[in-house]
Amino acid sequence: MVYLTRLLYRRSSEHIRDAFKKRFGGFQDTLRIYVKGGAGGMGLPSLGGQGGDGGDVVLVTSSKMTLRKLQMTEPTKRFTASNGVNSRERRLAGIRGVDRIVSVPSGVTVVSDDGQVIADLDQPGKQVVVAKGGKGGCAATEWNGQKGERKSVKLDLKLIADIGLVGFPNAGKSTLLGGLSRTKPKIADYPFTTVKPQIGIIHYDDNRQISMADLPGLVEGAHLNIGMGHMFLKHVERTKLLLFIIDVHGFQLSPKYLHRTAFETLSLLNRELELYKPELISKPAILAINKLDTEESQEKLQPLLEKLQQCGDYSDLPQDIAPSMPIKFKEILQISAKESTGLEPLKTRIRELLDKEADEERENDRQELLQSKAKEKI
Ligand SMILES: Nc1nc2c(ncn2[C@@H]2O[C@H](COP(=O)(O)OP(=O)(O)OP(=O)(O)O)[C@@H](O)[C@H]2O)c(=O)[nH]1
Ligand SMILES: [Mg+2]
Repeated sequence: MVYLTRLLYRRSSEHIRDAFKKRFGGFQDTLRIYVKGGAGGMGLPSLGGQGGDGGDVVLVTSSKMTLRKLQMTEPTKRFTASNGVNSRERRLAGIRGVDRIVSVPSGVTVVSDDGQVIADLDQPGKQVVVAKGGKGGCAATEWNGQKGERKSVKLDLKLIADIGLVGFPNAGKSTLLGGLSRTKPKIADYPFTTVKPQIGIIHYDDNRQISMADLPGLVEGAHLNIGMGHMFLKHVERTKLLLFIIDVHGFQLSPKYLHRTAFETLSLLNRELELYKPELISKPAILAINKLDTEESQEKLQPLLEKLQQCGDYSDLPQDIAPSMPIKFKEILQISAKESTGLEPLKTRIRELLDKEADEERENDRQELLQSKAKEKI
């Protein structure tokens, strides 16, 4: 039975992916580019003149840039800095080549072809030299200018948001984002309505703002790239808080798939995250049980709450849908995203938890600094 379910999901994965691709259009989160630093200019041996160094290719984050825009502005995806100028009698010190500054979106990780992370441009204004220009010709190089660095790199975009919404399709993620922020995401009663990540801002009365990313729904096998799989899971990596949302009635992709209860969907979400990246399990997490305005929701809620009180005990479930590292939720809240009930306590709790996290981070940094200073003294 378990095998059959897996098989069905695998079969469906291509179909789901094709459907996504057709509608996916606008959002692009990876781009491979070629970068080449400028060559150094020739030196002038007779007068000891040094050639100018080649310019560098520099990636700088910009909040207005997207990978799609970058590709449109430079369809060849080749970025080259200019060469250094040769040393001349009239100008012995050759002029340096001009750097090529390339704007990239914030949140980009720059990865080399052999998988090494060159830079994590995770904040606005961060920059990195990806291809250094060659040295200008001088005595040590027999007056020949050196070639600039050249390579292909992958720009891998991971969204930066304070909170990441995690849930099965149709759980009400977009409805919740719409209820908590001024964003108007597309909402519909069919699965995979959201096909690209969207960020909304939660506003508080004292002007505090917290960003929340709505992501396409996860399905069983997401870590194996089923559905849109890890293409979207990677976007929760940079969030500080995970907000799980489950439909109290559970989920069924279509009549030919198994119906999963709310508890099973939670177990599966937990499992998908741990199989994708175990570190995600230790992130602070809140659980919102949704659709409590609907008929029979109370009957379903009571047994669910009893199970949840057993603190992540998934031992009743078949082994292949139970997680091995159960998430310990900081808070379990009951909501109706559609009717906007329970959203105020949720908003407050989100803020409290993020503040607590920030305090703990500050305290850890302070302790580390003190320890390193104490070591210096020894
Ligand atoms: N009755 C009721 N319906 C809800 C509630 N929240 C969401 N819905 C409905 O559930 C359906 C799915 O809602 P969405 O917000 O699109 O769900 P989603 O999780 O974003 O789904 P995907 O984008 O497909 O992953 C829509 O028909 C919503 O109107 C709720 O609290 N109560
Ligand atoms: Mg949605």
